[in-house]
Amino acid sequence: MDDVTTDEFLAGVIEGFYGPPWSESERHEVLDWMRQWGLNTYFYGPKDDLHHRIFWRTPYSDADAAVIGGLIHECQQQGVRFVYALGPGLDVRYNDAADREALRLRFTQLRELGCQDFCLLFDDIPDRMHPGEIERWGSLASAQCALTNEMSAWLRARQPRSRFLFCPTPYCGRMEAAGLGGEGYLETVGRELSQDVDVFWTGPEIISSEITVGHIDGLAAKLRRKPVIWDNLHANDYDGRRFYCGPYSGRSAELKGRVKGILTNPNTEMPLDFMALRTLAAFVHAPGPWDARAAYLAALKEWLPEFETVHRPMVFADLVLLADCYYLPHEEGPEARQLFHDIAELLARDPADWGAEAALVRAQVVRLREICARMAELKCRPLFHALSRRVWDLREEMDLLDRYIGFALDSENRGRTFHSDFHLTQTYRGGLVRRLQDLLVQATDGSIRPGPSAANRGGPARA
Ligand code: GDL
Repeated sequence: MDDVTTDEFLAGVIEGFYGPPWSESERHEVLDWMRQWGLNTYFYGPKDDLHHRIFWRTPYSDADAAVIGGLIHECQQQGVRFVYALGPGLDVRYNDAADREALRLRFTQLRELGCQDFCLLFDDIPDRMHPGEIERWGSLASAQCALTNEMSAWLRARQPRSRFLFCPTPYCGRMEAAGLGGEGYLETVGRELSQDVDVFWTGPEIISSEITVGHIDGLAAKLRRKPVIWDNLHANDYDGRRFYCGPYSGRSAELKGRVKGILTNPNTEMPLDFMALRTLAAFVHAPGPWDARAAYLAALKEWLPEFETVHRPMVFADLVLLADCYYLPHEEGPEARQLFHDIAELLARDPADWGAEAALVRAQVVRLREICARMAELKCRPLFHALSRRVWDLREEMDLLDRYIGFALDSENRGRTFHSDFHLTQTYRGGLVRRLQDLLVQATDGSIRPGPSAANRGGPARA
């Protein structure tokens, strides 16, 4: 890893998700974690700070500026690099002098607040330009590079040691393969983007289960520089029912030598980000090969005190089971996997053939239901608030399974149909979204086609 200040390896946090930006006190807590764990970069780019994308031309009000100024000041005190990102790509006119001036004005406002390092983001925007712009620049990549070069040169003339970053419109392998941004987009960036600007990349996918050295080496050759990883492994803004507290994984220790930084864009609910940030920090500082599960268990031990309840203390084994249920986007933790397997095995068999294992499975189901229920007793209320809606769903399913297994275990119920008074249609697994999900169903190979409920027209929400 390089350690010249302007080329320091960036390791830290991106506040870059959709949804409510973090509060001042949440940012304060994140910075506290970062200082303790040795993460050096806080990247500010919450998609739904209206001034970040939609109103990128409008300066912050004094009140909003004071909040960001406070954050910058706190970063400085903690020795954390603060990077301010602006996303003008939704409607910027690459030819327009007034738009360039608006960028300079915003950067000036931030510089006056003490900000040193900046970024222009061109992710999640239409990959089109206006006809006059196409004639002038030839490609979207050229237009974005020219704008970024101009802004980074302007900044460096004032702050020579500033870091400048750029997020391309195709920012993962799948987008590049689909031709997003136009033919040869990344190669153009490699040729035309000033060498002192860093380029973000999320890996083969937006949410990459793995980022291999081979993948990054191929990319670096096109970009003519090492990228900075924008890691969405723990981001959950795309699915409000889930969160991720598994370990930083699917990336080998060698990756660190092939990139100029790794920044993680984690769960929108900050209290759920302990594991994402703790294990990223452990990964960055690990001297040798990376053992993700060992790092997970070590970090979970550190997280355990946050799970103190108003009644008896939470035991470590219970936290492992719960956290394994909300592990990573592409995988459950081993205990959750085992439980699912045991339940599926049991339900696949005729209850008449069930033996002692049915009671064991049921006991595990009840245990998990109780763990979920106990979240309401957490002393740390922000953690409970962040968990509450998510674990509710799991608790409901465990409750239903308990009732069903109990029903099926009773030989008097053979041949009878099971109903639960606590799981009624419409209020349980109800709603338009759920009904829509049944219309177009996705197979495990990713293919999507109309499901059985499409054939009977989905049925009415109300008879
Ligand atoms: C994205 C967005 C990011 C979002 C994430 C997960 C990048 C560069 N941009 O595409 O803001 O949080 O996916 O939904 O990742």
